[in-house]
Amino acid sequence: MVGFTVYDTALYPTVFAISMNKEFLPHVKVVLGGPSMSLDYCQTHLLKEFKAGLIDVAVLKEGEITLVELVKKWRVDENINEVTGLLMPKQGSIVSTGSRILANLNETPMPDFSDLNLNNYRYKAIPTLMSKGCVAQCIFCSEVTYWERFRFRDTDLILEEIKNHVAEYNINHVMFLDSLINGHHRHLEELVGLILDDGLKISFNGNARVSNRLTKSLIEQMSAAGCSDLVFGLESGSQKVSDLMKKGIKLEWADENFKDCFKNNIGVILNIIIGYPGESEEDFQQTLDLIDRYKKCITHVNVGNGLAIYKGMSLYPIAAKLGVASDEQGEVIFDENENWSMADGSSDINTRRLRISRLRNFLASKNMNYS
Ligand code: B12
Ligand code: SF4
Repeated sequence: MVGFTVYDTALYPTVFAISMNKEFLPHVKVVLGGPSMSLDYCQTHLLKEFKAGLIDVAVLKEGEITLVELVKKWRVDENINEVTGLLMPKQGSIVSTGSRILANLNETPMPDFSDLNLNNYRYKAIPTLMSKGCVAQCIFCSEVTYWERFRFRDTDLILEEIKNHVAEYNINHVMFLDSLINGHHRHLEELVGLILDDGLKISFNGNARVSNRLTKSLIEQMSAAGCSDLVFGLESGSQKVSDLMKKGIKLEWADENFKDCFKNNIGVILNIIIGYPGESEEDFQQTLDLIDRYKKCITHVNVGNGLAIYKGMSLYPIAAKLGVASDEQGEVIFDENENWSMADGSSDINTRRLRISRLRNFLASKNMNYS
């Protein structure tokens, strides 16, 4: 069996790899998983591959339990229809056996990295998770629909896992892969407290949400515990655009968070989304102004490729309301390259590309790091 994680941006190379797999290793079963997996997505983008037998099954949402059950059934040639959490081909279509998420994250076993030669990597680092899901409901974000709800692990288990990795693999850095590490500020504070009490000498980084609960004192403690940088999904320097995205933040919170990080030697990495429906030239300029204001604090900017719209995301059903060119049924009108535009002509792929390159030029002119 071979498994593929499917990201929207890597759909075509993944499909290519899957076809190669079936061509050269036809007896090897192909299982898909990852944040793009949903019935809608597979029916829209992968129906042909399912029908052609290139994909045996896709696992919906968290794969830990489903994959084990699936493999157990396959080993003894049993029917897999009873395994919850699968998508599989049936009579020219795709059927679902329902989906499930991990109800109790504390039950996940200790990850085993013993097959990984860490000497092949630049950093002695290992990823882990404190939580799954997000407390926010940003309308463009697939995490809202994918992870269903915010859940977190007990802090003593997280500490135990990190200590295990330090002892087993001699790592000195931990990457938290959570959608955000400050979904629950007391939980984060508790973990940071445990790391400090333990005297563990590691550094760590993770994604974070701009918040008035990410206080100066919490940032100080995080720094003392080894926090090296935080990736903030700021997306825009315009409060209007941020509100349209339903980010649920106030830009003045960013002011405090960024300055406190800077004072405590925590790098601030920004994720930016260019060309959200409703972003005017003035809003775009506000993003440039914000970056300029905090250039001392910002260590890197992830410019991204502009907002992509696709079926299945929370934004899709309200795209027309946001002014995106749509037909009478509310279906977004895409060009041949799946690009969308505003109905009033105020923005299209060229406007977005131009703004992206202006942002890049702006960052270069300020000697800032970006990608
Ligand atoms: C760490 C991370 C990165 C890292 C490393 C990525 C990598 N290649 O490993 C970096 C910073 C490099 C990165 C880059 C990008 N990322 Co990123 N990233 C993440 C993040 C924060 C964590 C991913 C992770 O490892 N989670 C931990 C593991 C345990 O969870 P998981 O991968 O989801 O896997 C679980 C299930 O999905 C499922 N599963 C997953 N794969 C499989 C496979 C099989 C066979 C099975 C059975 C089950 C299964 O079971 C797993 C256990 O429960 C997620 C957000 C998030 N909170 O998940 C975004 C996320 C995955 N990234 C995203 C994107 C868009 C990107 C970029 C395209 C951004 C860009 N425009 O450049 C690039 C492309 C990366 C690439 N080409 O690989 C999106 C993907 C959206 C989508 N639906 O495709 C996410 C979901 C964030 C978001 N909401 O926008 N990313
Ligand atoms: S805060 Fe980040 S992870 Fe959470 S919903 Fe918004 S964009 Fe997604």
